[in-house]
Amino acid sequence: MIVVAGGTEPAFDLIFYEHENPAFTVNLDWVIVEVGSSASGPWYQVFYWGDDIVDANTNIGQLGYGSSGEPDNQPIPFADLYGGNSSGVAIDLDAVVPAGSYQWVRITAPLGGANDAAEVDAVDALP
Ligand SMILES: [Ca+2]
Ligand SMILES: [Ca+2]
Ligand SMILES: [Ca+2]
Ligand SMILES: [Ca+2]
Repeated sequence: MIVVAGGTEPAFDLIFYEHENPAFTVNLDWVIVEVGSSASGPWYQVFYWGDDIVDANTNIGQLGYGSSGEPDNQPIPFADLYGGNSSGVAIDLDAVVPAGSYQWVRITAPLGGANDAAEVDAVDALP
């Protein structure tokens, strides 16, 4: 569970791990990640790769990924992902959701692009 207290707390809270392929690289699929405080929501979008809007609350957005569009299957090296050596997109919740306790994650694969499925290895909440 991730507690958002309100106010600014820019440390990352949630890691979305994509599938490693090829080695030490992900080809980031179009994906929407939302969090909710119950199984029925309400849902708050915390990351959307594919809407061509930079996700400034994420490690890749802060590196500039998305500033010239968000293509399906975007190659990203592990060096630019969580910890500099993983397949993880790190997400700060405080910047984009209201105060509350969030223990549910909803992942959606938007239609279009290459029409291959979103690849998810794991989702991890940081302490
Ligand atoms: Ca945070
Ligand atoms: Ca992929
Ligand atoms: Ca894809
Ligand atoms: Ca986006």
